[in-house]
Amino acid sequence: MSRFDTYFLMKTPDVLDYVKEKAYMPADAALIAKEIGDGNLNYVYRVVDEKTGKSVIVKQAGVALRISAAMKVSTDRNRIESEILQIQWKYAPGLVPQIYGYDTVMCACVMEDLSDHALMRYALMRHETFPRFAEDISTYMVNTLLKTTDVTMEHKAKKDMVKRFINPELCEITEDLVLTEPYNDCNQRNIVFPPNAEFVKRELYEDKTLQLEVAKIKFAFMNNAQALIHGDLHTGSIFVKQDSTRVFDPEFAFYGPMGYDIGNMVANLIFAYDNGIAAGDTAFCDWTLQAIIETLNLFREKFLKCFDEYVTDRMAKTPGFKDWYLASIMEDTAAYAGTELIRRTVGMAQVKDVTTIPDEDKRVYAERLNILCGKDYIINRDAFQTGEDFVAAVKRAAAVLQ
Ligand code: SR1
Ligand code: MG
Repeated sequence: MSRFDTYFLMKTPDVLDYVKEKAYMPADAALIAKEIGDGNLNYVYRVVDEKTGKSVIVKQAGVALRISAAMKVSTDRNRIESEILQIQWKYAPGLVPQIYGYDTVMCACVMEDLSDHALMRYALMRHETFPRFAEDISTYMVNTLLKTTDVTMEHKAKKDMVKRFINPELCEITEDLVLTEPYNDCNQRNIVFPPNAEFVKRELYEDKTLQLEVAKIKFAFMNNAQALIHGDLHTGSIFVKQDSTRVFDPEFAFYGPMGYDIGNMVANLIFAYDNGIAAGDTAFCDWTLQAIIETLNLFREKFLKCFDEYVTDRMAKTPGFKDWYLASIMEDTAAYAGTELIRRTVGMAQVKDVTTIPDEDKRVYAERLNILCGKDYIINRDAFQTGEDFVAAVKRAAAVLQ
């Protein structure tokens, strides 16, 4: 009998016992551990053996979410995350952390410690730039997305994956927080920056045309089982250093539209841009916009190449299909970049890039830019294909606000 035979939420001393009992660390290790979790959902510990310097990360799912004790979500999310990281390691080796083990009882996984990397959101808030980022993230997206679709997979195997990674509770969070509440505050948990209250009312709560388009986008999210998506691909889900990029935290993963991941990435680079504008750091802002252009254009280029190399479905080989398919993915990318821009500005889960802007007028400006650019992406989504198209919308929103 072990005390880890029944689930409980571990504290630091429990984690120290846990890694020894489960043989991730030797019995005589001199362990120290620190809770380093920064997300809204889970508890994350870094455990180091001071004798050898060896370290691991232990991530455990709690029954209640960190962001709100009232929100309860199945701890199975930790199983989904571990299994997906193992699949993604196969498709995109070196671009995700390595998983050492997953425990279905304690709902905990033990994985590679990436403490030599920085969390991308915080690094961007320090206005650091990453020359490998566009190359790495575009490879990650093409390999994890296109290679899990019906285009490249045997269809029954793909349907098995859809079944294995059905993720109703985490999807419900996205359906509510991203694709419903920002447009009506129906659960009264939006957080609107008071100087923008009138703007939000007019541009979001009273815009019926926008709401109709978001309704269509919401149903596409729920019904387009296109690829095994990460489901929460923001800059807080990425570790970076100058020569390395690692995507983690895919607990929102399920079979959904590829554009959801790509669009989230675009929006989160715009949040970094907002922070740069507020600080007057033009060189950094230029880098963020260039990163959007390169990420999307490299994605397009690698996608077309990968499609030719790995396509198995006979009808998908029909001339014209590949270009139509990519065009629809870019349209979805615009749609979900728009919903991410808007929900992180007025919804319950916001981003520090914007909320920490100290000057009130500059924060007002950043939030309005996000909302106007987001609306452009959503309403005119069929007009966004290249990286340059996406950046032009940021500049259009800025011009309106001048
Ligand atoms: C209740 S969870 C709030 C947000 O945090 C996660 O990272 C997802 O983005 C989710 O929408
Ligand atoms: Mg997360």
